[in-house]
Amino acid sequence: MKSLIIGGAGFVGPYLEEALHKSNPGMEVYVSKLAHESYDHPGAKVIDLDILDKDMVAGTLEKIRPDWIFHLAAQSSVGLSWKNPKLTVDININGTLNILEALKGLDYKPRVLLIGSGEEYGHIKPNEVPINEDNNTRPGNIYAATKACSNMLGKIYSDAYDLDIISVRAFNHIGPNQKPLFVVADFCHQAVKIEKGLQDPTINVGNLSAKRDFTDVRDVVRAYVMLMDRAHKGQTYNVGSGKAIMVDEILQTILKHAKAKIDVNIDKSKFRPVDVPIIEADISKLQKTIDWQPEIELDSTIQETLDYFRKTVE
Ligand code: A2R
Repeated sequence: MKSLIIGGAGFVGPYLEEALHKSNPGMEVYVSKLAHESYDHPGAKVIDLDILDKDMVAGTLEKIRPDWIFHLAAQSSVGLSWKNPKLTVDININGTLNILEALKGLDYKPRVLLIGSGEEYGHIKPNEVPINEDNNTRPGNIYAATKACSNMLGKIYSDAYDLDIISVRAFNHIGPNQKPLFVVADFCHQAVKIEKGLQDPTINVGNLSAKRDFTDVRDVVRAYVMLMDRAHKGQTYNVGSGKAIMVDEILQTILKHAKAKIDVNIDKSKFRPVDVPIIEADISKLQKTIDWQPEIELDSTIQETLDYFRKTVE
């Protein structure tokens, strides 16, 4: 059996590769990356693939003929999506479309997982929390809009062409190796720079009152793999912890584990043009489908993320 992880050289890909080997020993795992990226895991077969190149996408799928395809490739940062909306639309919508078109042209039907985001729900009303998959999506930022569109395209292609496509809306996932573009990694990165005397002893933060649903990336990829076995074609599943916590609580945990005294500066430039006050997943559909619950405590993920930066920041 073969799996292909498209866009596997980012944060999630290596964890997903590991989860696949663990749950399916003997599975061949192909990981695609962009030409400028590197991917050094000996267990993977590494190929270059830019999803904006339609012919390359079709050729790759025809050549490898994977049974399972995980589509991780994305412009994955909300912050960057405000700064570069066109790039975000190109990669997240047109890139997904290239994959869907390539699937249509195949003479067999691999199972495909499209990775969307809890951000797709956008402006969630108080009576809609925790949010379930049947709720309207009202994206509040450009990244979220592209992921909502990709989800809709997946559903349309699944229904119209009888393709075996499933989708997830992944809520915030965190862990060692995440880029400091994301809130937990950003705070941990700053805390370590302060520990090492590379930043003034003040951590710059944005909106601390936002509540988000955080899950360790290793729990998230375990759910992805289980869904490939058990999910129903054409369906979308929330993947999250089911419990939102305030960003301020994350900050306090980081400050508690930091090995330096740190002041906090609220930096208005870190506020999003539009921010959503609370995003919390209803994971009952997921848990009816797979026997899954998050296992790694937030405190331990934060400590590992701090340790990761302690090893890598110079
Ligand atoms: O932007 P880069 O240079 O970091 O590369 C990202 C890559 N990527 C692409 N791959 C193929 N063709 C493209 N045109 C293209 N543009 C970007 O996809 C990166 O290596 C990978 C996505 O990894 P991350 O940005 O680290 O996302 P992460 O955290 O692994 O999330 C995986 C999925 C994404 O769809 C997120 O939007 C979702 O989970 O939350």
